[in-house]
Amino acid sequence: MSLNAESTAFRSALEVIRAVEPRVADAIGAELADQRESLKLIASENYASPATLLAMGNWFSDKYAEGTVGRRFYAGCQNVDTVEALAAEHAKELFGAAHAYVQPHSGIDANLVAFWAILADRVESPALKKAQVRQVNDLTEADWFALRRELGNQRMLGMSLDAGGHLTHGFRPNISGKMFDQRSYGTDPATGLIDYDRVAEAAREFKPLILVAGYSAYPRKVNFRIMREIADSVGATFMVDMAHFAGLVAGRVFTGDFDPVPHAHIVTTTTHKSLRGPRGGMVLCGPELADQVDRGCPMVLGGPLPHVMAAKAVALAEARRPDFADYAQRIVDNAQALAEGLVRRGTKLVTGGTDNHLVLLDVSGYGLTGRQAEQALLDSGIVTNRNAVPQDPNGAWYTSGIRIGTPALTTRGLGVAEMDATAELIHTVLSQTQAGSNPDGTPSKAKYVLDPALADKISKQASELLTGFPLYPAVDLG
Ligand code: DSN
Repeated sequence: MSLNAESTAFRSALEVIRAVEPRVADAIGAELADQRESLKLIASENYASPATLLAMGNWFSDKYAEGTVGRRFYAGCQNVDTVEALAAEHAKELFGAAHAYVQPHSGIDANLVAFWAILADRVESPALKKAQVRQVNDLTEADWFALRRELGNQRMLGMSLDAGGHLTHGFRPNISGKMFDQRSYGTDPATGLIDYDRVAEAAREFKPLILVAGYSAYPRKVNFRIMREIADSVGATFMVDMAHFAGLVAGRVFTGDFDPVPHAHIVTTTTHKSLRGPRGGMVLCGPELADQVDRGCPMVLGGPLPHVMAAKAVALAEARRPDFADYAQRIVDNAQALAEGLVRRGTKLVTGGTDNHLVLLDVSGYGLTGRQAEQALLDSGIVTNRNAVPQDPNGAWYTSGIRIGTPALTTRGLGVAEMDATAELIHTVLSQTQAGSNPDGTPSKAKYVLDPALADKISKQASELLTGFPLYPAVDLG
């Protein structure tokens, strides 16, 4: 698509929207302006291509398509079949997977599909076989009651939240924590790294049905070969949630023991983080779990979103191009440059650095909580999010950490020189911010003091850093 065509497409779309509800058109335009201005360091965000964005805004949204390609519960799904099959084909080729299910609407949804596929395979199918029936509707009331209890009595072992694991890996505030009896493995307090011997010990003691690997705030690689050996040693199904690092797998930065696809029984991901696609999820697996995974809708998913599957097909096609591997490598080069720049300036990092797209700052050395640091950075035009660090004394709300990541800025074209400049801006803000007090004089975990003139100055510098790297350069909304 020519630059001009992109601009025309977005401008025309906004004109059409403006004619109905101008405030929505204004908000869409304002969002682009905000994104253009801010130094986006949120590790889980990115900028999808214009082709990916445009693939989502059309009449595919109007079509119901429960079922799978060629086996739908609605008539007239031939075009949905085309895009779903294309997305799955691209995903299989890109990741070397035997099967891809591209319907999940999000990472949580992808994980729920995976959990229920594993439960169906490991618990429900044997129960049906034992009762000599084909489906749950044929079970007696007593057998159904027993099966429901059995389904609710399974164990999961995953990475602890404060070590960087994810809420959907069996933690109580999430449905997964209510479904499973969960235990977690942490990281070595001295190094911040996964201690595989401790994981093996926990697996031997707990005997989980599912061993989960994957993270949203662990700045290192995971050895999936070792994790699979641990799972096998206790008869667990090995699941990897690669939502954060799927782009690094796609771009062949994570290979061999660090590529989850050849090692895991089942892999889940989002499509919008380092993979740079539309908001959504996906499940990859071998033939053994494929039929169960394909039952994701209506088991746990609402009707598939054909417009998003079309966009997934576009983004996955983009990720199969050779330049995506270059992009993935630059994400990691940038994260490492950012980490080195921060360490050189005295910032404490969890694990001391990074192997992937994210860096986790322990801001207690600046005398701040994560919440104070996050807000002070935001005042200065730097968008991050607070995150717990291992054994965090400030808990999950205030935290002691700031998580930053490079997928988005790398998409804009920033490189290692700009990462050092970014490290300088972050360090300046954090070192010039003081923790505030409550009205009664006690220390506050939320209040902070930062000179507004300094915040303004840093905001301008952050904005200047971005000037050479325009976002959606072809899109001129006038
Ligand atoms: N929201 C995503 C993240 O920021 O990591 C996943 O929870």
